[in-house]
Amino acid sequence: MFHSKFARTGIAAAAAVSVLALAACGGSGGGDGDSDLISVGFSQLGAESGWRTANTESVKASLTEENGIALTFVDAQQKQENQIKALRDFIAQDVDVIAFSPVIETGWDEVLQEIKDAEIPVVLVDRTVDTTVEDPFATWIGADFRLEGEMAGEWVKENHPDAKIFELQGTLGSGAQVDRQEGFGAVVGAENIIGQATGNFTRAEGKTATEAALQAYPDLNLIFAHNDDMGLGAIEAIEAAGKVPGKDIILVTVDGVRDGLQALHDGKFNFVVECNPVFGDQIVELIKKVHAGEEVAKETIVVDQTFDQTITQETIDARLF
Ligand code: GYE
Repeated sequence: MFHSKFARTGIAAAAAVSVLALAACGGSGGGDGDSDLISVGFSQLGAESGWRTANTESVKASLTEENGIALTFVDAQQKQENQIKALRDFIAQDVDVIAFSPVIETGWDEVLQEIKDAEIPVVLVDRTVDTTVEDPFATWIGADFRLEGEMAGEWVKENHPDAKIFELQGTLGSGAQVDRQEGFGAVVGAENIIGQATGNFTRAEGKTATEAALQAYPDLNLIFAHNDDMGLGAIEAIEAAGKVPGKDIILVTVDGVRDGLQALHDGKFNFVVECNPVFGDQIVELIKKVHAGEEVAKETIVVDQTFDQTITQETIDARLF
């Protein structure tokens, strides 16, 4: 085959591929050493949350020409079909490496097979895939979502064992939703969760889902939101209903973006499990290794911590996201 995975790692082949990729995406080229750049197509799933914005900033700050990368970045606006189209465009451009953060877990079989046939290595970022394609990616970097759900559950079990829980789920079918729900439910017990609805990881949908939940389950007194943004939307709905967030209704969230931690400091959130989005530098390292044909770990887990209301303003101000 013309483009073998191994030929790609040869200097001459790599140079030829980069020049082609630059020409294909209309890159300005011309700069010294452009031919050494690794062309990367990055399909981001959207801009739905503070976490995502911080993740995108980190990716763009790290995947730079100074760091040896020619980046084509495409935002799919939380639509899988947009993402599939972007991935096919990357194949057509013949990029050196494809990186992407899949909006949901399933539905990738065909395009992953196409990428595999084109012998373009995949660095899977943040969320996970569920596919029948064998060896669909070279490496994955992201958080342990199940553990995040468990950590949220442990705090609830210890501090509010009798709570009537409403679960504000992330985008249904996404790795972050599926695993957080599983981890949380395993710890708190399904019988304590009186209702569930998705807020699609956004503030606006978190608000409307909470409005409906407050009507449907008048005795709910704890919300586990799969991210801060939905929790912030829930605060608005709770206050509009004349209740006090953090007191009448306990709020537990995941992410730990600045707005979320501020709500925790202000007493409106009660417990936050971190999910750190700032790992662009690690993505670069993985891309370089994968491109060079070096061995890489199948998984890189970004480590998280937890916060309660004892968090200080200094801690919040010092955060990167
Ligand atoms: O928690 C949420 C975002 O996949 C870890 O996606 C990510 C999640 C994150 O929308 O805020």
